[in-house]
Amino acid sequence: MRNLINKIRLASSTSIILFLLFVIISCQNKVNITNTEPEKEILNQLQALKGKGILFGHQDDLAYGIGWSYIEGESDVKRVTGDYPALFGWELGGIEEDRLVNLDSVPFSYMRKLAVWGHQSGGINTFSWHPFSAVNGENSWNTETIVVNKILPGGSHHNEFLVHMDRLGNFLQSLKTDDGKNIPFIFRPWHEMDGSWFWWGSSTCTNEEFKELFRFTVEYLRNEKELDQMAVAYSPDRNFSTIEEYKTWYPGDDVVDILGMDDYHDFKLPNGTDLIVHKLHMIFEFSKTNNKPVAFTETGLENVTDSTWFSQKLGAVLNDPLVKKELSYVMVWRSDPRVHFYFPYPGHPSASDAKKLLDQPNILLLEDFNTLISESLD
Ligand code: BMA
Repeated sequence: MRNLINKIRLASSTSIILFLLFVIISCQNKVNITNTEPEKEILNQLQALKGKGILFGHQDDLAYGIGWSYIEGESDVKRVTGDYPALFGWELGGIEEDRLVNLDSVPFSYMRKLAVWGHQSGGINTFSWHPFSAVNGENSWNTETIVVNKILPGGSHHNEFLVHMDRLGNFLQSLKTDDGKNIPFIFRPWHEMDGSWFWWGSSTCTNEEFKELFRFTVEYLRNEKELDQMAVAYSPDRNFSTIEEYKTWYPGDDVVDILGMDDYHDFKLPNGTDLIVHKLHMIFEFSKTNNKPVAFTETGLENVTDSTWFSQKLGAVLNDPLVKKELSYVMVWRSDPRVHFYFPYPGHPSASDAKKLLDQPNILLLEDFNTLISESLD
C-alpha cells in the first residue's frame, strides 16, 4: 500500500515538474514586450527580438533605386527578395538650412510620407544627418574650418546652430501618423566621429567637445523639442581596437540608446570579416554593462563588385554565433545610380546571392519582423 501511495506521489510530482518545465519553455519561446510606452517601442522591439533574428535595413530604400525614382511601392530590396527591408534609413542633411530637398535630392515632404508609411507597415525608421556647417555653410566633409567649438554653447556661432537645431527638431516633430500620433524613430547624429572626414571628426574637435556636441544635440531635441519618441544611436566607424577606444567619444548612457558601428573598410582586408566580428564582440561585451541593443549601423560594398559579397562576407559576419544572438540590425547604404549603390537590382550578378542571405530565417525583412512582433503580442 505504502509503495502504491509513494508511486502516486512520485507520478504526480513528476507531472507537476513536467508541467512547470513546459510553462517555462513556452514563456522563453515567446518574445515578451511588456513596456508599450511610445518612446520605448523601438528599444523594446529590438530587445525582444534579440537572438530571434537580425533586422535588415537599406538607406533610402523606398525613395529611389537603380533605374527608378519616386515610384510609390518600389524598393530594390523588394525587387530582389520579394519583401521590403525591416529598417528604413533616411538622411536629413539640408533640413538645417530649411531646404526642401536633402543633400541627395530627396524631398523632405516625400521622405516624411515614406517614413510614416514605413512605420505604419511595421518597420523602423532611422535618420542620419550630414548637416551643412552653421559657421560657413560648408558641407559635412569640409574639414578646413573649425566648427564644433564655435557652435557649442558660448561659441561664436551657437545661435546659428540653434536655428539649425530648431529646423531639425521641427522636421522630426512632424513625423506623425494621419491621426496625429508621433512615430517612434532612431536618430544617429554625428556618426563616424573617429574618422577625420567630417567637421565633427577626430581631427577637427577634441573628444570632450565632441561629447558636449552629442549631448547638447540629444538634450535639445528631448527637452526643447519634446521628442520622447526618439531613440539615439552612437556609431563610430571602424577605428577602434579596444572597447576603451570605442568609448573615446561616448557621451554617456543617458544620451545613447543603441550602440552602433559603421564599417565598410574592414571587409576589404584579407581577414576583414574576423576583424568586424571581433569589433562587434567587444561592443556586445560593453552592452552587458548598460543593456543597450547593438547594431551594425552602416556597411556595404560600393557598387557590389563582388557577386558573393552578401553571402560570403556579410553572411560570415551575420552568421557568427554570437552576432546571431546579440546583433539587432544591419543596414547597407543607398543605391543611387548617379553616385554608387550598395544593394543589387534584378539582373545584377549579385542579386541571387543577396537574396540567398536575406532568405535566411534569421535575417528579418518587413514581413518576418511583423510576424515575430505579432507572435510576441499574442
Ligand atoms: C555618403 C554618400 C554621399 C551622400 C551621403 C549622405 O556616404 O552616399 O553621396 O550625400 O552619404 O547621404
